[in-house]
Amino acid sequence: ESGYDLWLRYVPVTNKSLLATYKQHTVQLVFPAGNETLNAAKQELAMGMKGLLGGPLPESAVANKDGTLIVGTPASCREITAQPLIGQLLVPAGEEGYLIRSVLVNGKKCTVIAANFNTGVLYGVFHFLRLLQTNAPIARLSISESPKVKIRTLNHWDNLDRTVERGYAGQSIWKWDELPATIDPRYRDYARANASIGVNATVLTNVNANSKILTAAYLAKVAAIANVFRAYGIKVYLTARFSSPIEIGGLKTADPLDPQVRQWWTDKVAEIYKLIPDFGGFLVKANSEGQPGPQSYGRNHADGANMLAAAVAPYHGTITWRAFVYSNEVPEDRHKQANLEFEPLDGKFNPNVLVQVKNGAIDFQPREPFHPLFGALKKTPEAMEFQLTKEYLGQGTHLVYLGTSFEETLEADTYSYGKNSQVRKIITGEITKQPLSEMAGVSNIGADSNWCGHPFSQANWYAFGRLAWNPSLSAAAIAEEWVRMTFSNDPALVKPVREMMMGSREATVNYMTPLGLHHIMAANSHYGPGPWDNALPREDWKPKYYHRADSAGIGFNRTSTGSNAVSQYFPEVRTRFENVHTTPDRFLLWFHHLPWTFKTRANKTLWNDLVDHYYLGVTQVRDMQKTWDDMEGKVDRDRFAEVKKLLVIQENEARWWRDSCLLYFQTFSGMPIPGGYEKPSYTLAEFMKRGFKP
Ligand code: BDP
Repeated sequence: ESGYDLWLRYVPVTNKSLLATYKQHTVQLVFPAGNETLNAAKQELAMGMKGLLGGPLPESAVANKDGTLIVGTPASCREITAQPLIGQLLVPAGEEGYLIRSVLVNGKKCTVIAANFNTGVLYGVFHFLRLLQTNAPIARLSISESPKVKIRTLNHWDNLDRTVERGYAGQSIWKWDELPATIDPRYRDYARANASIGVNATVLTNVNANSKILTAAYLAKVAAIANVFRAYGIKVYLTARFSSPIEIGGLKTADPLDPQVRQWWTDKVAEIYKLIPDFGGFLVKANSEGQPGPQSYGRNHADGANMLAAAVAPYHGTITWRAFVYSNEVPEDRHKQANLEFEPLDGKFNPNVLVQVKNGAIDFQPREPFHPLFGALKKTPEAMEFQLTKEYLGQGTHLVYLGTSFEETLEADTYSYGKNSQVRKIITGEITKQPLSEMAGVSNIGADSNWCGHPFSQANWYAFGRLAWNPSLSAAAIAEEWVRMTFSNDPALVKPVREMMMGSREATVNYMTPLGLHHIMAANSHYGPGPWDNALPREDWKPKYYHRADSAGIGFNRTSTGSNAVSQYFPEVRTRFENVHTTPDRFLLWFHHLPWTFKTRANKTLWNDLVDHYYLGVTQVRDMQKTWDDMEGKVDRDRFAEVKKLLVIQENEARWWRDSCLLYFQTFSGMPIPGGYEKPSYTLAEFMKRGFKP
């Protein structure tokens, strides 16, 4: 298998008795489908049934047999309209939700997949197929689902020349040069995959934006993509380069308060909506890492966001404004930048603006504490930005399941509205009462045949979608679903592979950045280790700025005696991180600069604890290799061999990380690597000279 089919493989159900019950409950189909979304759902159902159960279901106009599957909305299907109970139950399902229920219709035992609107039907069909794919029981169903987050977005960092910033899975899937005339069949498969996990928004272009995307020629291409996605409930968004009025509009300024500039955006937006009536809106990176923005004109982020918000408001569009900003002057601690810029603007944004916050305050590190901006803005909806492409986590080669990382952030308690103010409740609006909500993931998708490069990276796309739909789901349950659908339902595979995934991110943290270390990756590439790297133009891009190792110790003092970044957290969290004895081990060196001889919770010197973590990380990768080797014969040959090969690289690179980081930090600690541990394969000088080749 190439992996192209992702988790939508629809392979035959092999368990005989299960197959028999499934067939008993899917004797015939009542599914009138008169529009493109219902048709898409019906086609998917037919494809799924054929693959899973061996044939499409015969159709019927009425539910006159036990085992009838009834699918639709009250508007599309008479058998649903005739069920007052379904009508009542559907009320809370809202615009995108659905029900799947075992009910008696005309005295016959039927299964109903019902929704208020067509997209909900599509989601319901995917859910029903998932039940069969994961071998779940379907005899007594009483499922009601609706998304907890309104906008569930993939952010593509795709450039118009088809390179992908921080992409490790080939070229961009958007073939701009052949659009709009040629529609790659892949666009539809992309839409199917996203709809299957509830993703309903996609930003096609890089946050480091190119204004060319807003020219008429490119908008026609965007419209062609939007035409494919519409049936699948997916809206298209674009990144807006703030200086577009100058670059493609011929104006002298992009000042957001200039009437001509405002008119230019109003006209541009009208042009877009004429082509794409359901266009979603813009995502903007402004005044960050060299991108233009309102501050270039003495205005603030709210001025910039509101100008665009006013332009899209008549069409119900939204503006997602990124909080990942930091100024050109090197700050004392970059950690504090977003709060410093955005807290004073709270309440100044138009109602259709969301502020999109990365999960942590630095930059998608293997582990970060939650961003202190979550919960700090009380009058502005805050969107979550996760990164699915593993820029700092081994990129295309390391097996790292991010479900656990997403879960860790979503479950973190901000205390912003008292105890139990978890990040997820801020994102969903549950405690903030914000009507708008969004969760975004920086996509890991490219033109590779299996979409994501590493076969296991597909799980991160999958987990993101499932959590955006419902941030309370558990990472373990999601991993299990994915394994069952992607590989097999064989219990001898499901459990070990799920557990391997669940431990994989911790392994990576251990061999890369244990105990709260961060940003010690090689300059620019962010791939291999580079705690010694010095050749960067800015202090806060250098690993040394973050690890601060010296003969006295290691770590970034962010307490009140240091940068005081802890002051941006709510008191309960602040106090916990301020005190080294209440700071969890995983964030020790994130918040404290500690002597090498500091006694850790494990009753070891900090140095020995660090060494143990690095060695443990490598051991964990070797355990993953053993687990995977046992899967031979339980997984198709191609994917088995590919993962096996990648794990060999990962083990090699984990050792490289461990040895070179420890040898480097040893130059400060002057302490030995405890006996009994295998020796590094090179000297530090050799590691530094050889370099780490992706
Ligand atoms: C960093 C990436 C850079 C992105 C930036 C961003 O290294 O390529 O442009 O984040 O999120 O992680 O804007």
